[in-house]
Amino acid sequence: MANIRIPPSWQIAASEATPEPAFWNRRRLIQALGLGAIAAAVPRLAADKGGKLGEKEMLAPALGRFGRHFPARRSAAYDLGKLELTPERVAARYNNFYEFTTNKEKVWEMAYGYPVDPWKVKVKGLVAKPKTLGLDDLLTGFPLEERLYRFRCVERWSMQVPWTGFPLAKLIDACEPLGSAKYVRFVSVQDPKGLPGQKTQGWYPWPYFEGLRLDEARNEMALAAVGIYGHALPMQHGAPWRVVTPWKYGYKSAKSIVEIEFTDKEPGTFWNDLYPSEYGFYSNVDPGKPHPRWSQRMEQDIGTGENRETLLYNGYAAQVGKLYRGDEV
Ligand SMILES: Nc1nc2c(c(=O)[nH]1)N[C@H]1C(S)=C(S)[C@@H](COP(=O)(O)O)O[C@H]1N2
Ligand SMILES: [Mo]
Repeated sequence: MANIRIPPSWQIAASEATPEPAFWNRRRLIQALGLGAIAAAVPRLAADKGGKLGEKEMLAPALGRFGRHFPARRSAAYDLGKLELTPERVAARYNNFYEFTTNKEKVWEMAYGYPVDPWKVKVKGLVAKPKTLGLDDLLTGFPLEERLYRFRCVERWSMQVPWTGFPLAKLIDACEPLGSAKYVRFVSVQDPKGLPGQKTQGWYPWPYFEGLRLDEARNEMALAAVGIYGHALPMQHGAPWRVVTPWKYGYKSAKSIVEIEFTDKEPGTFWNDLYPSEYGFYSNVDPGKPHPRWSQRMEQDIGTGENRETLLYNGYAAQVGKLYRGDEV
C-alpha cells in the first residue's frame, strides 16, 4: 500500500513557504504596544517604518532587562578542540523555527520583536506540587555559565556556538519530580495570532513538543539556555529559554518553552509523531544510522563551509555514552 505523506517542509521552496515579513513585524509592534511594552517597542518603530531590519536587530536579545547577568563566566570544561566558533551573524541568520517560517534565512526578521516578557512556564504531571515559573526564576534562579557546544541538525548542517545557561538538571530538581517520573516533556509556545507559521502551516500538530528520558535530561550536557554569544537569546534562537542537547539532532532542542511535564511513559514528540520512520524519540547523532532519505556520515559547517565526518553523539560519547545501550532510535 502506498504511503501518502506530506514532505517535511524544508523541502518546500522558500518562496512558497514565506509570508511577507514586514507585515508581521508591524503586527508584532502592535502586539508589543498592546502589552504596554512601549519603551521596548520604540527602537523597533524606526526599523518598522523603514521596512528594513538590519544586523543590529538580527543580533538583538529578545529580553532586555536581564542584561547585567551577561556575559556569564565561560566554563573551561567544554572546548571545541580544533573547531572554530561559528560567527554570531552566521548562526543568527540560519535558523529552524517553524512557528515563524520554514525559510531559515528569514526566521530572524519574522521573529524580531516577538514579545517574551512576561513569560510563564507551567510545571505539571508527576511532580510534588504543580507550579508556574516566571522569567526571574529562569534568568536569575540558577548561576549562569557559558559553554561552547557543537550543534548538529538532522539536515546535515552543523555549527559551534557559545550558549549561556545552566544545567537542565538544576531546573528539573527545582520542579521536584516524583520517583515515578521517567520522562520529561517540553511544550513550546502556542500563539497562532503572533506566530505566522502556526497559521500558514496548519497541517502541523502545534504547539511544538519534545521529550527526553529523565536520565538524559539530567545528564551534565543538557543545558537550559537563556543566552548565546554573551547576551540573552535573540528571538530566532528560542527566547526567552530553550533546551540544548548537543549530542542529539537539533530538533530535540525545543525553543521558547512554556510547559514542562513529567510522565512515566515515553511522550510523543512533534517529528516522531509525524514521521516515525524518519525521526526517532532518541535521535542521538550517529553517523552509522542513516536517515531514510540521506546518509548522516558527513556534515557541513555553516561557518566555514567545511565538510567533515559526523561523530557518534556529535563528539560527546565520553559524557553521554553511558546513557545508552546502542539500540536506541
Ligand atoms: N519550537 C521549536 N523548536 C525548535 C524548532 C522549531 O521549529 N520549533 N526547530 C528545531 C531544529 S530542527 C533545530 S536544528 C534547532 C535550531 O536552533 P537554532 O535556530 O538556534 O540554530 O531548533 C530546534 N527547536
Ligand atoms: Mo534541525
